[in-house]
Amino acid sequence: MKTKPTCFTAGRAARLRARLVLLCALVCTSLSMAARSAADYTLWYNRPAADWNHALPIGNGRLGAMVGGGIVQETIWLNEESLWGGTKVQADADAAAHIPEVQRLLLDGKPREAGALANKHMASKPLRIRSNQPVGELVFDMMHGAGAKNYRRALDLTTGMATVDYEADGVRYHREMFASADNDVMVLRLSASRPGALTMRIRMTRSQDAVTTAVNDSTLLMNGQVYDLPKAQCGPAGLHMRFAGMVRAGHRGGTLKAGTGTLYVQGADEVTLVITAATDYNFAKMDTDASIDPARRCADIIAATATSSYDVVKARHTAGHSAMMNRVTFHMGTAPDLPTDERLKRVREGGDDINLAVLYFQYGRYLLMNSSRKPGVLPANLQGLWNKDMAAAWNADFHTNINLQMNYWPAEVCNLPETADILSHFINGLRPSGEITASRTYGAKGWTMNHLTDPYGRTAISDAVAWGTFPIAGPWMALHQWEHYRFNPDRRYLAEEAYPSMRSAAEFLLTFMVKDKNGHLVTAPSNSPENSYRLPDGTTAQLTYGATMDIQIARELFQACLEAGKVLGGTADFDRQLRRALNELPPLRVSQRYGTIQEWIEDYEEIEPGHRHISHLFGLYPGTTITAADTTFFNAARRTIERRRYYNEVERRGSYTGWSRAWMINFYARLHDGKAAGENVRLLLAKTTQDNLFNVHPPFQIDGNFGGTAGIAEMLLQSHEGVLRLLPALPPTWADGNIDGLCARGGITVGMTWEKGKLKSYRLLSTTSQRVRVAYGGTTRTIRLTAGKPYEWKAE
Ligand code: FUC
Repeated sequence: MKTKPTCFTAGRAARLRARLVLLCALVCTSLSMAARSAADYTLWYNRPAADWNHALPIGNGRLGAMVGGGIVQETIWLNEESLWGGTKVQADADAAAHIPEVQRLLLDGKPREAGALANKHMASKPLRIRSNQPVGELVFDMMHGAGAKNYRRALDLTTGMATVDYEADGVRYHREMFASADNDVMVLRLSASRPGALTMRIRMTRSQDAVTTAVNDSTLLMNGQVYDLPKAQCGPAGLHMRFAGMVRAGHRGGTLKAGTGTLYVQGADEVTLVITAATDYNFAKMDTDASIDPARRCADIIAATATSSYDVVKARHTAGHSAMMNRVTFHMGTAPDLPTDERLKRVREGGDDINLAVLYFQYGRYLLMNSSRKPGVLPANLQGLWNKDMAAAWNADFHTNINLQMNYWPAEVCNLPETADILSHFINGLRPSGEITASRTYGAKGWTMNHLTDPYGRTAISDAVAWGTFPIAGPWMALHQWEHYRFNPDRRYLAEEAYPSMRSAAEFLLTFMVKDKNGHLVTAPSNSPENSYRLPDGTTAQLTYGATMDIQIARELFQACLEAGKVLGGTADFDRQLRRALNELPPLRVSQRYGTIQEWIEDYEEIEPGHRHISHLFGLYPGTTITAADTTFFNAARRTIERRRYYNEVERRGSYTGWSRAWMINFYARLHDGKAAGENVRLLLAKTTQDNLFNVHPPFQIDGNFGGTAGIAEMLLQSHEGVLRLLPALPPTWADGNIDGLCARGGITVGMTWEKGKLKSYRLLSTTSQRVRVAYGGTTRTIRLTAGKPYEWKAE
């Protein structure tokens, strides 16, 4: 039988390159192997995924896939980050003229009247956005017997490789799939132990708006255009974003030919599929772009990949992926050698598996790096980039009243700064539209946004005025840029990317905030995300002024701008305004009713005491203003969490979400309560985690994964108080372990080992020479670090 080359041509130069890249990959992998055992960082199962929710994710920041591992029929769900319904619109109402009256009513204690007026004048048009959409499915049918033995599917987090292995009709079948950031493709290779055993049919399908054709005997092209149906409040209907998907097959042995929208492989030894997708989205414009031909893009990407051999593409991928993933190693003994779903089942039944927390932590890092890095341009959405639905839950959008922010909580501390770069560029991309929102909706200067956005850069109020009015979102996002600088002190980044956005967000606040009856500077209108309160006359309201979260964010942003001004110089006038404003902000208060941190400007009665949002603890986490230095607020913060939990878990008067639980972990870490933090990690796994370790709201929402990952890091290392706190919240059950590669503010990388719950050694590596204070247990020491020179400490 004549053997055709695979879809990768392997010329002499390519072979040489392959050897070099392979060598490099081998060196990297063996180095990292020294510090890990593969089983610790692998999700594996002994049966195929029952559905999408059990499948395993791969991604390269732009393209994503969920691998089901079906035996006779395999389904691989495909995503491209920018594929969305809807169009670009500046939806803001011309509300500015009405803002003073809305503010007056709020400040006069008439939120219902204010709400009615706001509803009349502030609602954007359109009010709602449309959904993120999947590309479709790659489906293939294997022509072998249905009964399979020795089945195993796995995802190795260190290599980013999803594998499926089984035996059918006495033949061993192997599939491996990865998403290459270098080549911007996903690659799937099938092989079998018996020559000529691979006979299969390959299709690319989508339930709507696309047609797949075979462009030649080895290539399928899906051409599509989103058709937005008329939908109340969702903007124009019609044909909008164009997209394409492409799969090109190569084979060794046997034959390959195309039928209608289908490829047929007959008797091959090995089959390789190269998959990509593209849309006509242009990030620079935050809009679709008629000059982009998505099918052409796919063809170009696949043609570029075809110049390299499979081994080269795989080795390059493995080297790049592992280098990023293995920056942080984490171990607490050896993981049980059991399928992941069985381990999870034990935890659901009340058992503990501290190594599942390790796997969950590394999985969070894996998911963030694979949904938020180049070649991608968009940040991780509510589902990272893995979405199977044409109308996804909450449109799989970017929610900015907790969710998008939570997605990036692990970015810095878990050593994935590239992911925060993506977020920072996105924030800056929102600013032009955000300036219009500031002026048109709020009559203010600077930029802001509200409680959600989409790839078209929406900043106007969305969904409903009552809870969609969230003007503090812009300042909150700008604080992420400040944190990015604090972890990676780079003056150029601060001057060019972070400070302009921070300053403009602060200008928004300075021109938007008003004085209340006590002479305090407050936000109005304002919201404590998604929560409502009871007025003294028994009525309820959502809109308010000066919600505690807003004041905490304003305080942190003003302080951050002052700090940044010190680094950059030349900001004296602005700094004076900031200092004055800081003096005029209302103080943090303890509720007289409950001894908790007061959520609103007045000590209102709560309507949903177990509410999932715990916004008034922003200052505890992710903010930095509630610390052990002030026991009044520190203790009130603890009472706040306990009250929320009591009503949530015991009285069931609240709602229970994965991300809310993840936030608890971070809170307890900041309260230095390792026992409670550990227990909440266990509960996160037991109650809101699917078999594929995706966290659920429910349904699947990735913020719980990211919040949980950040929480685990926060239990082991904190640096928000200007001191490196080592093992501040180590649970008693996490007795022995080691972690390396966590990041602290100031450009410092930290490694630690502990035994029987006690710190044994640590290692610091700083990018600059500086003095740092290191706190462990009750003692604090000052250490002088030299740039690039590790500092090591060992217990006697
Ligand atoms: C916020 C939350 C919801 C959900 C949504 C995506 O609005 O209140 O629970 O997580 O975002």
